[in-house]
Amino acid sequence: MSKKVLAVHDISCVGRCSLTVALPILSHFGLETRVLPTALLSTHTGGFTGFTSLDLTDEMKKIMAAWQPLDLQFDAIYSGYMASAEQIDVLKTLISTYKKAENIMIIDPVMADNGQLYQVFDAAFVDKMAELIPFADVLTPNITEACLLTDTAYKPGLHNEEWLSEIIGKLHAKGAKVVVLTGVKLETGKIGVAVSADKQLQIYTAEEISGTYHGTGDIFGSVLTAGIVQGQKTFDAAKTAVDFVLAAIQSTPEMQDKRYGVEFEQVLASGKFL
Ligand code: PXL
Repeated sequence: MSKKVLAVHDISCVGRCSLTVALPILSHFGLETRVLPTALLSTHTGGFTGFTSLDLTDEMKKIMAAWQPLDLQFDAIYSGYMASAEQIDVLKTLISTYKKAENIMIIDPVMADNGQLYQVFDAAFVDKMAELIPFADVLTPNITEACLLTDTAYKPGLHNEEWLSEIIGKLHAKGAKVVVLTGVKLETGKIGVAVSADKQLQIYTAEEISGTYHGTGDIFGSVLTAGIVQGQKTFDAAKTAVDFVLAAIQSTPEMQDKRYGVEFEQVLASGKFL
């Protein structure tokens, strides 16, 4: 029987992120993907103006009420973009209903990148997102999000292990069991992840291709989730996810408008990661 993941993200109609990335990737790796959409946007918010955004908080509550008699179970819950602070309370209710000792809660605190909050969020939202940390079996912030969640000044450029350990230590202190920190750069020309589990820090980097590529955090999180649900060690799943993201960027013509995301579907079609 296929394992089941509940993906709690927005639908950005155009722009290859959140559910339009999580659904195909999780299915590709043989997982049944059930969805709880958080918002419906015309495009994602990165680099677009005049986008529409419908907050689905009320609908989420109705959907959860309608699910109640069905006795649903999930092998993992994978959450990402939350559209409002109130919605984070709805996610907590969902967790109290569906999180069990034997399933996995993967939380991507989507809200910022490259040292900046996304245009739709503010400091109060950051505090609200931090309330989710204790519920994370696996927390997957990028460097910017990790800084915001731990009141650490963002540092552009290269990182060192001591600084990474400090931030990761703060996230553990706030209750995250495993931390998968993305966007880690220890040397020029390489980028990857730091995975902290069982008091051990492991780092994996691959070739960095310069530029800002939208949706790569969601591609990373989806491949990571698939690996973890299939029983891989978190570090092994994270290494695969880094390699997958690099392959997706390499599949994308250099001239393409980066707001429309990377051609991860070429990577899926190649079958190279199965
Ligand atoms: O990829 C993260 C993401 C998800 N959802 C929405 C976004 C973004 C990043 O900008 O705007 C709506």
